[in-house]
Amino acid sequence: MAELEGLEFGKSDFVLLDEVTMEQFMDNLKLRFEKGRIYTFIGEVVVSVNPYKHLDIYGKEVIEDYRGRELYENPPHLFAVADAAYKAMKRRAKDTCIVISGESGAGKTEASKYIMQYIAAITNPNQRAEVESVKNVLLKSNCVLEAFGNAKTNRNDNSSRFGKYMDINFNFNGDPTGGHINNYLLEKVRPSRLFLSFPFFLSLCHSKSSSQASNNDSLCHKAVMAALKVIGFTTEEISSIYKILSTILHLGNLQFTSDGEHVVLVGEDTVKHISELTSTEPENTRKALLYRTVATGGGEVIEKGHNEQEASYGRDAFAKALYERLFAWIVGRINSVIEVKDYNPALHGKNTVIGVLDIYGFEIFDNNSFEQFCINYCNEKLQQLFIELILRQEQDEYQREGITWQHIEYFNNQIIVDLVEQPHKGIISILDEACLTAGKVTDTVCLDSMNKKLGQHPHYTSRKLCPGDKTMEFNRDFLFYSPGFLDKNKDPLFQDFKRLMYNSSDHVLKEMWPDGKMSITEVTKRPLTAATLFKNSIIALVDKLACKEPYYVRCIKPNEVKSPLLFDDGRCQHQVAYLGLLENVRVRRAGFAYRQPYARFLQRYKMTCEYTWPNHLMSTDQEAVEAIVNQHGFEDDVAYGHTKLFVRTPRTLFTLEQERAALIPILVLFLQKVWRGAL
Ligand code: AD9
Ligand code: MG
Repeated sequence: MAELEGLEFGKSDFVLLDEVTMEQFMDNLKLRFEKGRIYTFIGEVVVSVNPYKHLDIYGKEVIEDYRGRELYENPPHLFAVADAAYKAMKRRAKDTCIVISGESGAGKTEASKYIMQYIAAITNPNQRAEVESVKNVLLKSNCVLEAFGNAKTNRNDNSSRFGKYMDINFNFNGDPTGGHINNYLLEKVRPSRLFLSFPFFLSLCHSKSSSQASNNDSLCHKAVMAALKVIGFTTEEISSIYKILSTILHLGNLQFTSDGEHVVLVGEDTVKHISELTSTEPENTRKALLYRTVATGGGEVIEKGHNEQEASYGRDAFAKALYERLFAWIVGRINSVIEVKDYNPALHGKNTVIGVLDIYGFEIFDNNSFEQFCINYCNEKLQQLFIELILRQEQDEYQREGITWQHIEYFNNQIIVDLVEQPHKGIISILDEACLTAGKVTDTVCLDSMNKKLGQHPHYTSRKLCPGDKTMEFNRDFLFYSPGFLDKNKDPLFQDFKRLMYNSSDHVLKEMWPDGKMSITEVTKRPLTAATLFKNSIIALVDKLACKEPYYVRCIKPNEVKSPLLFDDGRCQHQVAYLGLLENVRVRRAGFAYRQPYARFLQRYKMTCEYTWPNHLMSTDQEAVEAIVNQHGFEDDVAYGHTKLFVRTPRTLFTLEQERAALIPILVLFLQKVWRGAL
């Protein structure tokens, strides 16, 4: 419990609510938001509401306030969680992770950046050059990834279209030695949207005609260039990156038409530019855009001309794949720089890790497609892990402290996770089956089959969910369906494009397309579908998180209009429900709402008891705490652990707090008199 805030700011820890009801939760959240208190604890979890305005709460002095302090010594803050994760890692050599979740625009990426800045600020006090350089690269990597992976959406001007998990490695001194980034499902948008929405693409265009460049664009452009250089991208690599981005822009302009018999390109110039930019033969580029190589049943390889629709489809898939592979390559390249090298545990002590996860939260739009399906599935998995770990943590602590564990009722979303990922029966299996079936299985046919197989499932509905839909609030029904679902799952890219890129004389580009080496007869084996690949990566992520000590930041977006003044009750309540925050408070309060080491409890409340003030004469702090508890008649409301006092109801603590608050002025007066020699 944060103790330095007055009650006029509401309760700084939701476990101290009089009753755990949605109404009380929301009242407290709203009051705190309106008072500029955007952070609130649930035990060790921080709930954050996006302030949509600059707050002066991240500066050097604030960092110093939180550095090395216990969680409940300061008001709730991201820094409190970052410090707790760091302390656990340093003092107890534990791998920890900070999971940041919430919907688009809720403030996850900003939170992850403040957390990284905090960790950078409190480490390497001796300013050792090699550690500073690692820190610099870790911080700069954000700028590069955002430039390439963030887009302007109607929900967030700087929306991350990829999930990011970053491990930061530390040596036994607690200084960063390196890291590793995993990215998840970069959303593949249409090339035309790439062009419109990605700031880096815009600044690329503007840099060509500097008269149009806005200050912001050129600043963004300069910052990205500087960051690329700090990380260690070579001039050749940066040049290849630019060429690939230009290729994507040119592909966006490429049109096809028909001469009655064949598909033809409108404007051969564009093809010329593309082949120059990709260091390929113009004739091969032209061919890849207009034909595909297929293997016939008899093992013969033939060239088949596209129709107009296939050609456009191929072009778009190619542009998207270029973008996706470029991004993956950039992540890999950053990883090669920050990877911990030559670490010898015998010499350097145990290498520990803090993982930071910034991943897209639940998304529900008017039209929900494959990306929303994956994102929401991922969030169900994380929610499941959250419940499991929080419960496990509580259980572990009770066990450590020798206190009897009580069973808690909570909603276990395993049923929803199963609905999605169960072999043979789950949504992903049914989708994959449809994608692998020869012939034309359309979205509608697949949906029919899904309705038949899953229609009875309590969490399945094929109804389109809209934000205004009441049932959405407490129901996590799955299946967000819009046309194109199957295509996105199959994610086919003609082998001809892969081969074209593999044969490029641009080494950087070639490196991104190793699978272009295969001939058409080798690639007839079906690759894993996008959903299955995503599922596998999320399962691996969850495994990675599950073996670490978790810390949580739960972000809430106060309104849809990016206003610092508006707290939209309905929207916020919906997020609180989706994030399972009431459940979290219940778990935390089940049994005991509050716990504190004996010495600390004594320090704070000893003035409320005649046997402990100013000093106690008992043999242990625990006995002194018992004296305080007994004097107030709280015996039935507490349990004594090996090192901590556990308090069941928040009211007990309020009584003590009130008494303490009333006594402080009297004591101050008393002490002043003593100093002045009046007594
Ligand atoms: V998405 O899922 O990537 O679309 P995020 O990452 O949850 O989303 P982000 O961190 O990008 O949201 O925050 C959105 C915007 O809210 C930022 O660009 C800021 O303008 C604003 N924001 C978020 N957090 C803070 C904050 N702590 N202080 C001030 C903030 N502004
Ligand atoms: Mg983000």
